[in-house]
Amino acid sequence: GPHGVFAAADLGATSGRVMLGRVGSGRLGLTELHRFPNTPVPLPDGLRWDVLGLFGGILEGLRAAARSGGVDSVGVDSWAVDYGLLDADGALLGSPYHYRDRRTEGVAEAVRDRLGAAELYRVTGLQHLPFNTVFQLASAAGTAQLGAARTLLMIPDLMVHWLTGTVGAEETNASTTGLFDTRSGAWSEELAARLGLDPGLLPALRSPGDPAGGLLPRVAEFTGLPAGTPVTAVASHDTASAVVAVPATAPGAAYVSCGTWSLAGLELDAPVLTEESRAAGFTNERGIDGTVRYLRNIMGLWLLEECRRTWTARGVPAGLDGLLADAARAEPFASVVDPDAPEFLAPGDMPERIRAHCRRTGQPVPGSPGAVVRCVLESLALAHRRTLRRAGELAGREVRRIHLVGGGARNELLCRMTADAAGLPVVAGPVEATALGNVLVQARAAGLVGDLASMRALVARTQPLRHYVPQNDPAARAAWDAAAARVEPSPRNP
Ligand code: LRH
Repeated sequence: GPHGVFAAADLGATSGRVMLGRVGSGRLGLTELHRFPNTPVPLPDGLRWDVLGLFGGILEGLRAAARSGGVDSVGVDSWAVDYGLLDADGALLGSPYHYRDRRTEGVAEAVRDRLGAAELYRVTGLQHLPFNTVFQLASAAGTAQLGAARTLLMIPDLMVHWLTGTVGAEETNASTTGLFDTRSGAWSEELAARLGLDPGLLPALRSPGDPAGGLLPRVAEFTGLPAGTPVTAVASHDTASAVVAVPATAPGAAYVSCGTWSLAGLELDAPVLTEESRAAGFTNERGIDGTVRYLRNIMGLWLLEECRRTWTARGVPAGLDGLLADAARAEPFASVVDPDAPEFLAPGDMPERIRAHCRRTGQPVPGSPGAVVRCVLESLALAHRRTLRRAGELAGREVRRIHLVGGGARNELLCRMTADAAGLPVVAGPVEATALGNVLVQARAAGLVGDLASMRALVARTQPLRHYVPQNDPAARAAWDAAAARVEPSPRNP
């Protein structure tokens, strides 16, 4: 059979893809087998993910993998926090909610206050985000659905369940739920109990690299891959997979995993659980090999994507290249926003929300799409600067270089602005960090690559990277400093 060939299914908030990774001595290559849209569905009682469509897309991708000669194993990652519930027969109860659904509004704050923000942080180490799994479950309290639920599966674990019939909870993604004890690396049954949740809902944990079963006969029949083809637990939280593939080879590295979200932070050996860190909104998610992803969620390119969706719906030209060219010519620092303002979270008319934010903060209101995009990109660059500086202070680390990975690495304007805003060099790429991290963890389980440092060295040697040097000119530096001072820290963004 094949050797050193792995299928990585990566589900993102706007699209899913199945990639074929080839790993050999000194080699790491990736090709796309199948890409499919991920379009949320607004049901009358909330915004849902089309998980059957996503599973169908994965099967289609695996069918292409079979045609290309087969694979050694399969791994699945996706966005975090969302889940499906299975009943006593193992059937999925309804369609999983989208984390941008508004049903947790108010509930999250109430639960946090009831359990105590400081206590929650000491146990879970998580940034308070209204959509953390724990708050979604609290919103479902008393529903027939939750009453009938026997098993909770995070989205990638649900896909693995449908591929293999096995049940498990991969730990990098479990660490985003708000029910995981970051100190012990186990589910917090105590927290579950205090929330009135049956701890039996939470499956046994798996670590990245653990076997997760083999393809079911029915899957084999549909895809053409042999039944029993191994499925490997990867770092199933997409951000954790992306961090695996950050091509950092020297100390002083920070990262921004930049796509729909900007996840900006540091890799640490131990969590930072201080009150200061909690107040600054930093999270301690689990990485592979016991590492901690010490980072903060920044609203990210969602702002731009949602603007483009709004313009397209109105017949306003919203091609990315054109918008970025217009933004590059637009007036610098006309207005800057806090990208993490809560009004930007839910889907909607983003250009108008940005204009309203500028109006409210007494700044010029951006008119043209180019001006709006300029405002979004400068605001994100400033958020990257602010977050990485604060991460360095709170963790007692010096940040000397920023690795910007994910789709955002294609956005030259954003990369350049991030370098200039932070006054640090930016290494951009790989764009497909998440899929590469997924492949590398499978390759390691197969004995083909070594430790984290050697995986990163392999990425650095084999993947195209772009280097951005910050402008040295004092006037340019001063302009970014002045812009930074204009963004008022919000309670969520101190
Ligand atoms: C990025 C991501 C992020 C989570 C969010 C829900 O795709 O996984 O790390 O906070 O989606």
